[in-house]
Amino acid sequence: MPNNIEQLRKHEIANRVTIEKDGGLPKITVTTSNTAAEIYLHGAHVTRFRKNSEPPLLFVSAKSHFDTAHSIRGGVPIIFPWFGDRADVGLHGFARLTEWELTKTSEKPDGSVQLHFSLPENISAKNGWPTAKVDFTVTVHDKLTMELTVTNPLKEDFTFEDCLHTYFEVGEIENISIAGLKGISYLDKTENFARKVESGDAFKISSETDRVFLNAPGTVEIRDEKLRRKILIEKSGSNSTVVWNPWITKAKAMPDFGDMEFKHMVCVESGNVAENKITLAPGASATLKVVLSSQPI
Ligand code: TA6
Repeated sequence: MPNNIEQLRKHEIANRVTIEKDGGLPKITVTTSNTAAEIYLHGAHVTRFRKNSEPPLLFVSAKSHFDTAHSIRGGVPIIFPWFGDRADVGLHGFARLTEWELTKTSEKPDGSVQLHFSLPENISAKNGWPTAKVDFTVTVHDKLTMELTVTNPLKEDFTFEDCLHTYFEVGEIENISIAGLKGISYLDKTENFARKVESGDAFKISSETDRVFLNAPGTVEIRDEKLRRKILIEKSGSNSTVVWNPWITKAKAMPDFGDMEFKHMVCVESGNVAENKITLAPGASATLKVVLSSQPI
């Protein structure tokens, strides 16, 4: 049942949470004392997070669609219940193409603002999947915290993949380095999923990059020499990290992505994919938690 904007307005909080229609899609704007965020109900998609004194933390393509037929290109697409391309059903699951329900908003004593979303229960069945309970909590404060919780209400095991497919804004792709993955094996999708091991303390990006790091539970850091900041991607409940930049050829092939936008973004995605997929016993839950922060260097 699509959200009615008037009904949504009951979740507004003076000077903290406002809700409006933006390009036909309901959008939530969150303001705290020194940060701001935006979340669309379409996909429960965080599209903006910014500390007052800094450039935006998240990248959104200037050519992104903002309609119910497409995932927003940028921000934090929620990937569930599968990651990657499946011949008959497409790429990255149906959660990011669904209008989620906003169930609660609250301001905490520490000044943070918390928003709770649920995936409508009928969506899984409509897509031929078992009906798991999927909740998403966003906490906006000095940091951006996102928690995706999947619960198995069924009488049999439930297996799925999940990922917060985060697009970060960078000053210049060749002036960043990515650290925290030393010694971790990865599947190199640019070389037919060849299995390799990251040998460096940090690595740079100078061509199409699409690496699925497996058994990678640790924090990743993006060091941005041009924007003079480092971004920390802390996480729990996640054993996979994916690093992606399409570079120019793939950029030109994406109609919802500017030809040269690859220079100003990198995806560092946190989830549980491939051999790290999750199997929940009946009644069990799993929470994927990501905490994003930045500091000057
Ligand atoms: O996470 C990296 C990746 O799987 C790439 O292979 C590329 O397909 C990217 O996701 C974007 O996927 P999307 O469906 O958002 O165009």
